[in-house]
Amino acid sequence: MNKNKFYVTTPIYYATAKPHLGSLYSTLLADVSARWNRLQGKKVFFLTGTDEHGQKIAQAAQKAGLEPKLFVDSFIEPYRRIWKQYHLDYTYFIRTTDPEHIKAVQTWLLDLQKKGEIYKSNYEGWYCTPCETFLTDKDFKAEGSQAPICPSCGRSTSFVSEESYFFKLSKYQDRLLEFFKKNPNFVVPKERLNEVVNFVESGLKDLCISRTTVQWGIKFPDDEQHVAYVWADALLNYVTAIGYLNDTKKTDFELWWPADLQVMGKDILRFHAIYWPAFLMASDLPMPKQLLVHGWIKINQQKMSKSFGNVVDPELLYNAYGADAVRYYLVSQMAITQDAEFSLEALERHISTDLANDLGNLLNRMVTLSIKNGLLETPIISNWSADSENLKLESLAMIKEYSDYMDKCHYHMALSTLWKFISKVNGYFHAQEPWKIKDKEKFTEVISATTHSLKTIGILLWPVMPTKTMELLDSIGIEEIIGGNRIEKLLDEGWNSKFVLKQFPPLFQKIDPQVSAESVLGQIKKEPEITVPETKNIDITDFAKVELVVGTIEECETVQKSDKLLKLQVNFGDKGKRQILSGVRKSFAPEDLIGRQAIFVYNLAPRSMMGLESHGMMLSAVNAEGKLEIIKPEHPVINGTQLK
Ligand code: ME8
Repeated sequence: MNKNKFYVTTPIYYATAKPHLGSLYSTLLADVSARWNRLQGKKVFFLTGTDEHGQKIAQAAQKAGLEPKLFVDSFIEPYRRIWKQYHLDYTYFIRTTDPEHIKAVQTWLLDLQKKGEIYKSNYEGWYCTPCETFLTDKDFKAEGSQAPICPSCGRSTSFVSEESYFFKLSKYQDRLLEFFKKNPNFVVPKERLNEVVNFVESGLKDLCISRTTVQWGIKFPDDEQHVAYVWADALLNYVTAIGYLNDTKKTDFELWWPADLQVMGKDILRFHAIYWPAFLMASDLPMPKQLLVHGWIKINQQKMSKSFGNVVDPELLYNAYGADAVRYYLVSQMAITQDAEFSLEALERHISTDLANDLGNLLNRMVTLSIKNGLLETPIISNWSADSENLKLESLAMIKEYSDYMDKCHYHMALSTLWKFISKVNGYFHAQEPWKIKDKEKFTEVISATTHSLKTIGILLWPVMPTKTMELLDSIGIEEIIGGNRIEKLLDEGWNSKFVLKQFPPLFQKIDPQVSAESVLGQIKKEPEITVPETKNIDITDFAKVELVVGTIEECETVQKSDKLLKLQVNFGDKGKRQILSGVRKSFAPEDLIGRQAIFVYNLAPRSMMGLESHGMMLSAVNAEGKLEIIKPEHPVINGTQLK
């Protein structure tokens, strides 16, 4: 196994809106882990992307009046733009509508079928569309005929009854429990594994992995009525992105799989800790090494979520505070073990104290003082004072403790350790009072010890604040930090560097809480996630003005030079026949419509289109696939019947 590689993934986010602070947070944790491993000289693959199939997407697209593919396409640029703003340096962005992914999922389904891992049966039960989840018996208490509430999102579910393929999940119950027992560190934080074990111990049922009442998805290769259940499709992204079942990418796949770290929120733990490992077992693939499962960012005690409409737009924060400050705040203030309340006031306070004061000022004062005293380049120091030696030892101990936390993904603890050290360096600098030192050698030694400390801080902090730390390092003459194992080097090389000092503008500005938080908060509050068009009420007399009449389309032909229009001859019974033009040519051929009943607006004023008269309008609606459906009575009625 190649120990010098690191493969990290994020959840693939539903492409129903631009990213919010929650999606940014998971991607940021993955980026921090990727950079931490790069810093240790590892070759890194960092995967992120979007989940683009399934009922939830189809419904959202329908609501937006767009075809699902056009709908999901519209969010890709915002994802890429915001990830770039925040320096989320991913290797590959997968979309589940990518042809390569679709092909691999279909091959995988065929493989499972051949191996007897899936079978066809009927599914009846409750489904939560926002979570794309089939509720299990354990998820709800049956209360009469009432639809149960989804335990994950708290919303109402709907009853589903359809033919379905089932994956033999129950067969993996013992193997999964065995795996959890042997790998107690599979989930970080450890405690979250308990709930998974309890769930599996209480019995696993086979998992429904196809839908026939949803069309927007990956079709089963030999049974096109069925589309893959969106979670089966989505989970596969972690392997299809690196070349699984793609003959031209075999070596890539062998290099990168298994994943070293899979980052996600606790809402989707069950999918990743039970279904995903079982899929891998059925496919004879190794397990991912670790899942990093974090809590939720909350607003007023409620989970920040697209569907609750309380999301914070990362772009607003980026414009107001810059990427690194927000990165630092999220990583340092959100313990991965817990949910955490997002607060602009806290963000600003930490920018002012931790970043502007503790870190930025230290660098600024040291460089300004040094340059003022004509010391532009510090030499190698051979005799350190006891205080400086002490600081050096503190620095070495801190590097070890920091690394330990970073390796365990306890990033907030790592930062807390680092800030204790920053405070010690500040204490050292103050206690030495270099502005009073007359002895040049002594002065140089204090500046050098402070600079060595800042070098360590800059390198260790790079995974969290990749641009500000490079500015910091640049101002002490370090331009490059990637190459070899930088952490080992920090531990081994000791304090024997020379530094060229350069004055730069302050790394961070203090923020006046009165002025800033309020203006940014105002924008956040003012920006609703979805703008629902206002509905204008009409009264019954307005409605009575519209004559909706049923007719049968007896003839239908295309209209020359129009790629939209079809010309219909419609029989309205006693009311006679009429010519009606309809803009449905992209969805229907003339033969699709001949003989069908439909509903028409009968008293619409005649209109002329492409030189032809139209005396009415056929009613249609966009379905979940973005295709047009002709509206007709459920059972045939007499032509000319008016709707009431
Ligand atoms: O679940 N706090 O996509 P999704 C922290 N497509 N993290 C949050 C968060 C919050 N308030 N809200 C969302 C899906 N997240 C599936 C995943 S993976 C094969 C398929 C983050 O768009 C967190 O990582 O609903 C959570 O698990 C994920 O976004 C859910 O994103």
